[in-house]
Amino acid sequence: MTTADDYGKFETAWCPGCGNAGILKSLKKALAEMDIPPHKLGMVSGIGQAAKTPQYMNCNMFNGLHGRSLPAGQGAKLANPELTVIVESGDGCSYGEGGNHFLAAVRRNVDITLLAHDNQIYGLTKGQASPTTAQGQKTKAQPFGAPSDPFNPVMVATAMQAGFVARAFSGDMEHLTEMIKLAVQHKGFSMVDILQPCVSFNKVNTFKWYKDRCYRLEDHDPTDWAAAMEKASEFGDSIPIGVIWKSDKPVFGEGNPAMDGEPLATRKYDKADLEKIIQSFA
Ligand SMILES: Cc1ncc(C[n+]2csc(CCOP(=O)(O)OP(=O)(O)O)c2C)c(N)n1
Ligand code: SF4
Repeated sequence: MTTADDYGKFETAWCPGCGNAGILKSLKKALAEMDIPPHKLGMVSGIGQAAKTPQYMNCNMFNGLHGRSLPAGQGAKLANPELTVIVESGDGCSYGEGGNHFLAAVRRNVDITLLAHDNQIYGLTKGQASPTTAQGQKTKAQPFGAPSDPFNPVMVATAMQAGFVARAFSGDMEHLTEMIKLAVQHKGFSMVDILQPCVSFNKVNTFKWYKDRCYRLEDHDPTDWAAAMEKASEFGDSIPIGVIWKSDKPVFGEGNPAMDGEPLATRKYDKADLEKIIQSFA
């Protein structure tokens, strides 16, 4: 029986009051409730405040380049299908630097989960506009307002008929825990766009701003694509949180002859051959 404490308790470098704390807590609770032990979890991240999340957990992890966590996560899952793979990433990391990887992951549908901590700002680099910052919002780097239209990741993923698309709010941890569980349990690519206040650099999208707008979805059929598109596009005075869209489309790897046989993770290898390959790079 796995408990949240199995994932450890670490001092974080996040600012007091940062929305990332609620996500970390909800994630550990969700993993414990699904009884996924640390050695069966693979966390992958890039660069940013959100991307530090796996560093505050006892588990397998890979930390790579900014925006490049989705390809690494997909590789880990294909090499070891026994692993539950969760990619932890910021809105800049997933939708800016890693934007094309996001589109490719939606299309490919490998069985992994993306938890996008969406604080609508670049937190680690101290407050530049991110792809989800509202057009016209003033930031430290854009004193006259962010010039571009914001990217709506939920709408894009729904439009592309991704496997599983949900939105959550780090200030509603009970609901967020449920969304993480549903996303991880979904077979195929799943994503939860998590609204996460950055108390230091985003003075507009505060806890109160989200609280006043977020409402839990009820009576919504996430398999009805037209209804899902309507809910996905709602982001402003009211913001629906919950499962927006889901489909049971074929999962990448399953039924693909190239993936038949022993997975890479457990395949036997010749140590002498491996040594030769390593030496060829020396
Ligand atoms: C290719 C590349 N471009 C830019 C940077 C600089 N950089 C590091 S973190 C970051 C922003 C992170 O923002 P986000 O992904 O939204 O995460 P947050 O810190 O807000 O959680 C940037 C631009 C980098 N490390 N690599
Ligand atoms: S800068 Fe923002 S995102 Fe980063 S730890 Fe502080 S509050 Fe959180």
